[in-house]
Amino acid sequence: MGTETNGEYGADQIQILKGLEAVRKRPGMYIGSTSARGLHHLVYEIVDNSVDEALAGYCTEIEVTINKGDSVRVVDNGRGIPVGINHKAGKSAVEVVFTMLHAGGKFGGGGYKVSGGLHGVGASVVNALSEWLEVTVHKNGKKYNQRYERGKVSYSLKEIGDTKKTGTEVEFLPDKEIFEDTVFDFDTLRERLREIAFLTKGLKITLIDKRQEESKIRTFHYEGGIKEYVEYLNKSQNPLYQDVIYCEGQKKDIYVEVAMQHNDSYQDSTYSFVNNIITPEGGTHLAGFKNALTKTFNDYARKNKLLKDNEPNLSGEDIREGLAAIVSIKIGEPQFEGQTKQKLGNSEARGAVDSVVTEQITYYLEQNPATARTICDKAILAQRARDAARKARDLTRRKTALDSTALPGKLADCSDKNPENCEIYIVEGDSAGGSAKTARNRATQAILPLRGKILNVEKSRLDKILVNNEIKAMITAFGTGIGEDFDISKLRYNKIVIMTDADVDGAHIATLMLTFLYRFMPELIRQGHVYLAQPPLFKVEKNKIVRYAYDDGELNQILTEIGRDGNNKIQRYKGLGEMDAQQLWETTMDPEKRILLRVNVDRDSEAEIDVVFNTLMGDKVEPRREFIEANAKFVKNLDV
Ligand code: TSJ
Repeated sequence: MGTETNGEYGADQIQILKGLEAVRKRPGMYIGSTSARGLHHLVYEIVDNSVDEALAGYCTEIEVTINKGDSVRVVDNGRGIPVGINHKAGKSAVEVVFTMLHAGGKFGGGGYKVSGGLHGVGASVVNALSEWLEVTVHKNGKKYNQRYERGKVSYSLKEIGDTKKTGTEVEFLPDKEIFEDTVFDFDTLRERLREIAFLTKGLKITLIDKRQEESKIRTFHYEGGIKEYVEYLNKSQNPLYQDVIYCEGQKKDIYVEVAMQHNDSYQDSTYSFVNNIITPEGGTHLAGFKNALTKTFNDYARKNKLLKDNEPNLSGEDIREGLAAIVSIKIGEPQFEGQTKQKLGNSEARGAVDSVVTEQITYYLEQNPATARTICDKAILAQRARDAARKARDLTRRKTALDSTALPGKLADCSDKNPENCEIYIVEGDSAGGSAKTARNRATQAILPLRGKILNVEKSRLDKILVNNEIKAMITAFGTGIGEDFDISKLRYNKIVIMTDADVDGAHIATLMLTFLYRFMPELIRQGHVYLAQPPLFKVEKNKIVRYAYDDGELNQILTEIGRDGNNKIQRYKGLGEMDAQQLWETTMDPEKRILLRVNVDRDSEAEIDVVFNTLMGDKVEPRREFIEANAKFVKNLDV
């Protein structure tokens, strides 16, 4: 099989090589970046093909293996990529898939192509960016195999034996000439593969890591699909009723699935997906869902006199208070809009989701009056709280408008009025706050001391949150407002630095503050304005020379350098309060010397971060203990 002899290229082949050469010249254009993100993208790109086969109804299992040396192998039990000659291209269909740009899987046949955003650029891009790639197809009782090196055919597709199975197997080694780092992260792959499994009910996905002595194996298989996704989102929450409400339907060429369940928290945790890819900015599908929900619940509440004629409608936010929901659609040709091309634009998706959800939720509420009542009661409470919150907020707004000294009394502001140059330290405790005020650079560094533990916003409703003094102080100091009023252009400081003791209590307070920021001003974190200060753990003094260590390893290193003898004075700092102003400045606040950790979130992982926050901050002990034992994600999201 095959039309060329090795080493000689015809005109078509030269065209193809040019195509793949373009991918190697500008990899970022095809996979977004050559950082860790782009590297992992290669795996998703290959796996997407198997998921398509599953959506078409022919594949039930996918296995992904990270091998020693960080090559990756993906195997499915689908029909196998067609092996016959594609007459137009004059080569096997397999070779077309791996050498022609944008030729992924267009052989006809039903189902949806999972291709939105950056995904769906195809197997040829992975091939072009791999040192080598091998494909083996099981089909028609035969095994076929082909190999490529940096996109170039090593040998044409050949028969290599008999088989009883069908399916496709692809193994590749990402090119070290292209990627900054070619080491795969197990947790990153695990999270994405779990997400795909939730979104594709019945599909079993196994991830195997063979890089250590002992292999790690995870299997994801959810017969309930997104219903189980919602159960997962609610695992650290208290659901308000037993069912996960589920709607499914097809309108023209759009397949719609929605799963939802309320819990007793106050957050809206609704996540939307298009062709298995999260849409952090939502779009028409999400708008259709919200509209249907608002309309359906208001109709129900009126009809059943839960809302009186003289009372205003429940708002969408009221109905979504404490909601965990997944909205997932599959659509043939998704159009993405907005600056980041992450917002679904297809107008027909709005109507499709709206009509599926309206029909099926209306029916569900009629069949389940107790649940309907529970949700309406919660929404009515939310409406009252929102009303109270609005009044409280109007009050603070008026204050700011009229009163130029409205900044919090405890704030020691900086004198520079250009936010670009300014930073604010949020400091735990009045005494550390005092040292920080003495230590700071008055021109550019503002200090806001907070007393004790701040309110846990995961457990409080907006009206209660907005009257909390520590929270009010932060909101006024930052200048941005919160929630729907949030305006980042009004931010008064370029850096917001959380400075707490380097102990368990300090970590807890930092987490409470991050929770508040993430829930009410997520854009501050997304745009990289939030930092954690890193105070040292030890002071080492020898012959009047003072050094600081930020962890045990560093302490050991210093002691090795200066010699371990009786002249060393080692002090372990139990809190910021034990440092004098000079020490605090040198170790933690001086921009020339300090270490700051920038807090960042990857928008694709926000559903996971949501679970992390409510697991850490919620009131269920068992999931929190499990999480802390398994500890991973939260710390991973804190980067320098
Ligand atoms: F694209 C790829 F090469 F990277 C790749 C494709 C990688 C992996 C791991 C799997 C696959 C793949 C492709 N799995 N299953 C398929 N199926 C087809 O390509 C296929 C098979 C039969 C028919 C048909 O109409 O008979 C159509 C298609 C698209």
